[in-house]
This record gives sequence, structure tokens and C-alpha cells, in this order.
Amino acid sequence: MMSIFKFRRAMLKGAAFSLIAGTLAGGLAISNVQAEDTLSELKEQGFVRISIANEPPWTQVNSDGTVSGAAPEVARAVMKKLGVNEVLATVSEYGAMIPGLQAGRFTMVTAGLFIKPERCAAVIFSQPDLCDGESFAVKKGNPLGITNYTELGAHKTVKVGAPGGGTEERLALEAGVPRDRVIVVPDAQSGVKMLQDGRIDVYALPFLSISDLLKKANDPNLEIVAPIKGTPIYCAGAAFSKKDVALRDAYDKVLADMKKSGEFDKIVEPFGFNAELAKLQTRENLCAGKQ
Ligand code: 6CS
Repeated sequence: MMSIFKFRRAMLKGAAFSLIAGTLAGGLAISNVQAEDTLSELKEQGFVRISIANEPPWTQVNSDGTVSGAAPEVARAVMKKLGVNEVLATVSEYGAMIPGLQAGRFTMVTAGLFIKPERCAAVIFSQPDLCDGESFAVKKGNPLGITNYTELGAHKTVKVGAPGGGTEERLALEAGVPRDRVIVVPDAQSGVKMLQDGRIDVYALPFLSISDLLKKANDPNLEIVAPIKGTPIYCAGAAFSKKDVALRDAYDKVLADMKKSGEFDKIVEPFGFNAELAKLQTRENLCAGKQ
């Protein structure tokens, strides 16, 4: 016969256990409900707020104010299949995208944000959608002879332009270019102007961005340097707040179906992206730093 004390202790333990289990389950249930709510909220309001950078062909704001580019077009197609018909975009600097997501200013970043370990610690990503190598825009003939970040870091006077909070800014600083010679460039068009005016000697962006820029600039005094030895092929994905796992998983499922059906290829390849590169890479690899 169990003593009253043992019985009470067992009951208390049992009660404590069921309380913890309930809280845990409740907690899990709440986060799932919360995440489920995000998608049902988006369906109800009929649009999703996204952050973009206006860096063609990844993202672009057209002259009539409409938003396009490979990343928003992929997001638009996926969200439509999830029952959310519109995307409302705000243009942000790369460095402001993750804080904006965490502050709830937008629900997704669809800007060609590269999937990298330090970013995977702060937000959650979809599976990869857009991949590209790095490049430099320089004056014709590459007068400073800069072909990679090591040479950039070793040069005594070079001024390099890069997007604020972007990968190229970080690569230049890590290569040893002093802060005052890494110039934050607000947008791609400004970068070309700064290069033409001699305010920067090198403009660093992904290959497809510089290619698009130089084509539009149509300036015989500018040229591209690519590939950049020592830099990987980066792959981007849509970024979500950590609380939106269910939304991200729903997004991933549709994205995977579109990759299988070829619909994904039809969206990204006209922008110059190689759909196969994104299919060969995984978020898990990229978050582990296996570029
Ligand atoms: O995610 C990034 O850091 C980079 N992504 C793009 C599309 N352009 C430049 C930026 O540094």
C-alpha cells in the first residue's frame, strides 16, 4: 500500500509532468498556431509584404513602379499557389533586411539574399532559388590590375564600392580593405556613376548584376572582371522570421513542386539564372557553410 506521502509525491510529480508536457505541447501548439496564423492572415489580407533591393536581374522596380526581378517573380508564383495573390515590396539595403524581418516590417525577404551561416542564425531560409558567382566592374583595361579580393586587400589606395550589409562589403573588409576605402553604394545605378566619376575604382556585385549594369550603361570605358578567384558560387533563398517555420515549410513544398515541374526554370532562366545550380544546392549545406 503506498504511503500517503509517496502517493502525494507521485501525484505532484505526475501533475508537474503533465503541466510541463501540457506547456510544451501547448507551446508547440501555440507556435504552430502562430505560424499557421501567418499564412491564414496573408490569405485573408490578400497580400504579403516583401523586402527587395532593386538590383536587377535579382530584383527590380520598373519605371511604372511595378516590382519584378527573378526573386520577386519566384515568390509571387509560390505565394499565389498558397492563396496569396499580391506582393507589396519595400526597397531596403541588404544590411537592413534581416532587422526589418525580425521587427515584422515585412514577412519575407525575396531579394537574392545569399544563404550564409551567420544569416541562418538570425532568420530561416527557403531552399535555394537563385545562384551566381562574384564579379567586379572596373575602368577599361583594369588599370589597378585587381582580379580578386586578396589583391583588393593588399592594394594601398583602391576604393571599392559595395552594397551596404552585402556580401561584397564583408568580403572587402575581411580581405583587409580599410573601412574608409569600402564605400557603401546605395543602388546599382549609383555604383556605375561613382565608377565613371572615379569616386570608386572597383564596384563589387554578383556577376549577373554587373553584367546587367554594364549592358545598360553601354559605356566602352567600363569592363567586367569575372570569375573572382577565391569566391564561391553563392545561392540565395527567400528569408522568413524564425517564428514562421510553417509558412517557410509551405513555401518550400510549393517551390519543390515547381522545381520538379519545370515551372521554376521558366521563371528564373529568362533573367539569366541557371535553375540547375539552385536544384543542386540545399539550405542545409549553405547554412553549414558548404558553398
Ligand atoms: O545577399 C547578398 O549579400 C548579396 N546578394 C545580392 C543579390 N547582391 C549583392 C549582395 O551582397
